[in-house]
Amino acid sequence: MNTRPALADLGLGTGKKARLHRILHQNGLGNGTAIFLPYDHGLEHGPRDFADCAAASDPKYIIKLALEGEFNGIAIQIGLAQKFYWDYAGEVPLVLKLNGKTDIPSAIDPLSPVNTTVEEAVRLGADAVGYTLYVGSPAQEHDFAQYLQVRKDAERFGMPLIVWSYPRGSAIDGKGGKDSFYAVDYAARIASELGADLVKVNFPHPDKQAGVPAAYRREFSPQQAIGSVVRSANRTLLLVSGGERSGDQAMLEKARMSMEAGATGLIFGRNIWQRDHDETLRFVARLKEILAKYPSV
Ligand code: FBP
Repeated sequence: MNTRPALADLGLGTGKKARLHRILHQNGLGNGTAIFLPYDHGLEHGPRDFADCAAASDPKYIIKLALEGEFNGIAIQIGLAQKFYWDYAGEVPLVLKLNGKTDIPSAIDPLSPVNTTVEEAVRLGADAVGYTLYVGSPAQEHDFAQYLQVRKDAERFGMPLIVWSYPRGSAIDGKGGKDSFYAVDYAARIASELGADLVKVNFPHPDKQAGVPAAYRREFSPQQAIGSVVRSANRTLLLVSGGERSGDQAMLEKARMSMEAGATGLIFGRNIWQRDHDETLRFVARLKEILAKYPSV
């Protein structure tokens, strides 16, 4: 098991440290772990994600849910932040997502264009900003250029930067796919090389080996794979994302293995809010039982 770095060991300036302290130690369990609620699916996938859970199409309901479930933060796009966050401003940390894309054009060379700024995040009372980086995309030159501006602004405003480090695109499809151990391990390392404060990755699948480099064409357990991913992120705190709705046991096991490996926490969207209200809160409580076992030292 890896030891999760303490806030004091991350080399952060005052603003970033203060905001991250608020997120990790004054919200959620307050023990240095985190559970975030992402809700940018209306942009990324369209309203189809709300088809089986009508309540979830209402942003007000979701922000209130983040409050009731005592999440460490809610990640939303600018429009919802402007029109809905003020109801609960300051009661649950805001992670303003700075970029996003629709899934209407097929994603051969994906790029997630920026639609707002760190400055607007400050105005809205955000405690962090989020940026999606499409690792391995042929559009990486443009991606890195817009990321540079975000990183510089985040530094200037003392705003923690969470990178959604997502392997995507034609090249990745030919090398094990977006959630192979190789791709996720590389994505974690890239976020750390590029100066992210936190990184959000998919859970790695060591069995997806078609086309991956030789070093990943061996047998690894899922626990070994996530352990290696956390090491690749080094002093960038690691969050594991949820993905499409799957069984409760599978999600709990993914959470347990991630925390055991030294991850800081979880950022689960559809697996949280694609269920009815009370069931959501019960499931969140079960996830938090796991997080409670892995406090920061
Ligand atoms: P989920 O837990 O629902 O997968 O949400 C995490 C997330 O990163 C969202 O922030 C985003 O909308 C979505 O996944 C993007 O998923 P994909 O790139 O697979 O379309």
